[in-house]
Amino acid sequence: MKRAFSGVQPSGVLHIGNYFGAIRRFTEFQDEYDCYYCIVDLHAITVYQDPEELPKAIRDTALYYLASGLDPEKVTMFAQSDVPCHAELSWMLECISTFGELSRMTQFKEKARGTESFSSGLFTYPVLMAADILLYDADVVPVGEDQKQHVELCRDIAERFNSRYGETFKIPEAIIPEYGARVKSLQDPNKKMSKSDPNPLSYISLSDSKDEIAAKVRRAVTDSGREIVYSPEDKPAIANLMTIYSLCTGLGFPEIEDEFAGKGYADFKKALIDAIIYALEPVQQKYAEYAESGMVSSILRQGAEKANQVSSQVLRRAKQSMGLSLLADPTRRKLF
Ligand code: ATP
Ligand code: LTN
Repeated sequence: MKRAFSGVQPSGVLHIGNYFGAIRRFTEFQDEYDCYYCIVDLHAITVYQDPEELPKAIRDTALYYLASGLDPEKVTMFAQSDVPCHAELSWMLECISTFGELSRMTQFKEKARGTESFSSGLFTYPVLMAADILLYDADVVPVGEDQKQHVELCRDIAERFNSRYGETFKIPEAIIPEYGARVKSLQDPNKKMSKSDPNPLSYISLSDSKDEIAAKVRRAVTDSGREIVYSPEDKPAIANLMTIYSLCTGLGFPEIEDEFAGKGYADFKKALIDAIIYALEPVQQKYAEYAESGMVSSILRQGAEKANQVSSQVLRRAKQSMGLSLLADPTRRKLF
């Protein structure tokens, strides 16, 4: 069976961009791939996380994995910091990645803009992500558009490692959805919807109540004119709202244009509110059921056990290739 790997940071409330761009799609792989879905808490601490809140956010992310339809019998879900191989391989890969290539990462440039007091971890963040993926011999990595550059870097690092030290890592491929790969902020359609946006009006969180959803959609920015037409260049705000409507209903853009021909933004927003509420309702309901069941800690414990088994074998292989750890290689043990 081919393998899929992906991760989500427990760094705040999950939003519909995370859901449509990543988590909902994770479920599409679970029948045909051996899936590893990680809660990447070591990535989250590249910026300060309140130690009281972080464990809650880890649990919450796991609950949304389950609520979105991931079956713990089929997929391995775990917290990154429960599997020490990630940090260890990350260091080894840092030693073959360059300052230049990490400096070119768009996410880093955006997050570090205007300051030099960012953590070194924020800079080496994509190398830890490469380690995550390579440790599981992943074939595919389902992610949103913003992570494409990081998966490409992962491929470069793996190819460099293989050519320097011999075939060790499988080269993974990013799988980006056609639509929903980049849901934009409701307040600024030039920016992606983001958990770390200080303005909660910019995103719809998976835990938002019906009233909050309605209020946020009503206050979402629109473009000039009044027609509902899909034109990302001329009408980026409406194109974004239409994308969300399409993700919630499964309708294509021409069908949406037909549905709202002759109607204005107010009618469209009303329908959008209903569509988002309808799409999130089952997720919110399942979230509450799983939270009540208390199953999540044992699911994460079992996931970490399996992830430790798989990743420690790949780490051993990488150490052997690099000439590290005498215990990893019986032929070298004889040297002593
Ligand atoms: P932050 O913006 O605070 O860095 P985030 O909202 O991007 O966080 P992540 O945990 O970094 O969330 O991302 C988890 C997954 O969700 C990734 O696969 C990412 O590509 C996807 N994703 C994040 N934001 C969006 C978005 N606006 N549209 C579509 N997919 C997204
Ligand atoms: N950087 C990713 C989260 C992430 C990830 C991964 C995604 C960390 N490790 C490995 C896919 C594969 C993000 O979404 N911000």
